[in-house]
Amino acid sequence: MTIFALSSPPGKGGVAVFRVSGPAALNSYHVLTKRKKPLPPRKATYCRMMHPIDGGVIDRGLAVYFQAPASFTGEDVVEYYTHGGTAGVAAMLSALAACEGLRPAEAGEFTKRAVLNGKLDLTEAEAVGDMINAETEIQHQLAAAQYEGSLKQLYDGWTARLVQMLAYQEAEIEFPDEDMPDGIAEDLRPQIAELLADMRAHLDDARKGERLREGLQIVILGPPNAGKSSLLNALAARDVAIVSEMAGTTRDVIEAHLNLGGYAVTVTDTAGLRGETTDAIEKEGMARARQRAAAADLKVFLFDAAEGFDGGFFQEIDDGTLLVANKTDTAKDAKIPDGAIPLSVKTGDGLTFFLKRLTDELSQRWALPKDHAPLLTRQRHRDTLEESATALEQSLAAELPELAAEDLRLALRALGRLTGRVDVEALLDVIFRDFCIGK
Ligand SMILES: Nc1nc2c(ncn2[C@@H]2O[C@H](COP(=O)(O)OP(=O)(O)OP(=O)(O)O)[C@@H](O)[C@H]2O)c(=O)[nH]1
Ligand SMILES: [Mg+2]
Repeated sequence: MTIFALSSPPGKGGVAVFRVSGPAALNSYHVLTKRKKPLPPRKATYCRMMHPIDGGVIDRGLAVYFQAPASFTGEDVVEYYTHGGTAGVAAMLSALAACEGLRPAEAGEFTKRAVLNGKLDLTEAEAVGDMINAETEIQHQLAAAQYEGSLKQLYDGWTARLVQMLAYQEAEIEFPDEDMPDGIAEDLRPQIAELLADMRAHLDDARKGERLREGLQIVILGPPNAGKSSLLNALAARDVAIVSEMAGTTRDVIEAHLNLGGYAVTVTDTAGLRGETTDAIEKEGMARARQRAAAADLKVFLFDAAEGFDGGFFQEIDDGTLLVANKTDTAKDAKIPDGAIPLSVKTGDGLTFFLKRLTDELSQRWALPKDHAPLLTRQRHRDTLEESATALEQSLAAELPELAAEDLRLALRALGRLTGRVDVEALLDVIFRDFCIGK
């Protein structure tokens, strides 16, 4: 079936782009334009589009033909460019629906077809979604690297190594009397161990890619009334949280999603922490604050410069916590503890410096790898790789060659699910063919 969709965002815009993919794509051009001449591939052709039912003119625009397999989906694709008005877009969609063999695409269906036709592997398809959803520079860089095939290349390389190992292992089992070098399966162990180490190193990344993709958690903590909610509002440049001179104003956790220096972050304001309270709601608020603190990627501890704070009292503070002495406008002579950043949210003094420290901290702790080593970006990657690695471990521990082979097979299948590309049996056939002498 041929599918079509508006590929540009809905609403008013300079240009609207419609994508049609499938065997009837080219025919839609002849139907909409009433032209008989073939549409040349890879050239923009200026044309008038008319509704197939009443012949009414919809618009004048461009049609471009991408001949299979040289298209995004690997199928015949025709794209139309028209003016981006609401009614015009609706008319164009209705015209396409009236073309024989065409139906509206489901969400993600073009990318799905690209995967099924081998144009993209699963990690690249995921990257298409990430490219569309990226809101910050770092998210975009991560998505772009993945779309360029960084993960695909890594996993394809591992797959090739595994297929080779499995072929040797199976050959040893199937053709024990064949003229093969002795102990070939024995020699596999270092190779398996090496692949396992590579996988473990890739997995042992403190979830960097996942966190950068999903957004880092910055949690603002501190005693009541220190100005935590005021700071969140200043960072978000809007009134997200209620600010008042009453200690204990904030009870729940309040979040704002921001772009800080190219990083997607969620900044969380929390209830003020103090020792004793009989107020059940405040107690719950503090419990939630501590929970968030424990899961934070970066903690900002804010205190009143005039009051200082007792470091021993707050277990939430660790070496990586940014200490901020707020309200310096009212505490001109206060001694600010070493390493604390002076700030007045009220006057804005020190805000630029604080922001710089914050973004420096992010880019130091969460820099993309300099060697462009690919980062896994999803729990799905982690789960399947863990499965693959565990199977490799089992293979190393297996006593019988048959069991070792079965574990290698499991490891290979898991990798196959990761990229969505490996047909294990087919790959093995290929290897077996030029491998097993005379059989
Ligand atoms: N003078 C001065 N007052 C400030 C400053 N920052 C915040 N305040 C005031 O301090 C009071 C408390 O501010 P909030 O932002 O509500 O403090 P909080 O830490 O969120 O307090 P809780 O939610 O109760 O824990 C408000 O009256 C603010 O206007 C500052 O830099 N200087
Ligand atoms: Mg507050």
